[in-house]
Amino acid sequence: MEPPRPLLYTYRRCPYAMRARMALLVAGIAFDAQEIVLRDKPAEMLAVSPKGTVPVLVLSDRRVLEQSWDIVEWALTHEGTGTDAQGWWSGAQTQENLDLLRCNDGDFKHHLDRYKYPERFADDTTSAAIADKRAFHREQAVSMLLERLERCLAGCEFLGGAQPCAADIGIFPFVRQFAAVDPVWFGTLPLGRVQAWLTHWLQSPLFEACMQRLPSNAVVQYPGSG
Ligand SMILES: N[C@@H](CCC(=O)N[C@@H](CS)C(=O)NCC(=O)O)C(=O)O
Repeated sequence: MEPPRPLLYTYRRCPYAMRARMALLVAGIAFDAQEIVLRDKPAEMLAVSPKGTVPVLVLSDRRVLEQSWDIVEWALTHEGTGTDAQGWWSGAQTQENLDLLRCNDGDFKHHLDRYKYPERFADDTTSAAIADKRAFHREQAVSMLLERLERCLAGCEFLGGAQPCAADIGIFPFVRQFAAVDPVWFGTLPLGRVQAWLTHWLQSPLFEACMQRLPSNAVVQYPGSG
């Protein structure tokens, strides 16, 4: 009898879950997926991962990976595939890319959340104060990550160089969220390489496959037919 397929608890719009889904797809790993409802998380998921965030990957041997980056590593290294032939994982291991990822998941995410939802983090909820807060956090986000990305992408198409790597798929879902807050303003930024890089990924078959819609609270094979 075949061992059960790995099961990914996921949420379509979550940027952490996107990087996990893309890594599993890149690696060609057949897995099952369950789209969760954030306000009503499945008891089976909470039983194996009480912290309650997605993505969570339950492996065939019942081991549980409950951080997106652990899932990416598992998928792209020999544990998941037996090889890193395309260099997706090794390409992300440069000091620069590791720093970018740390910044993305840390300070950039902090400012992104406050840029998207300034009212949730404000003591002063007057519209002037909210506008100031939004402007502050988006400037911080630009200078701490996007300008760095622009420099890193000078002379190469991807953060992996000529080939994409895990840092590309680990970071662009967050830049996508940033751009989507005010796409017109984002388009005016002097960050042509970041804009082209983001457009590339948004139009990629990999992203399309990762964004397929799943029924909520049902285990389905991934990638599915639709
Ligand atoms: N450090 C975690 C962060 C995952 C995370 O924060 N996911 C969000 C969705 S984007 C979540 O599940 N939040 C729980 C909730 O909103 O209840 C990882 O890398 O997997």
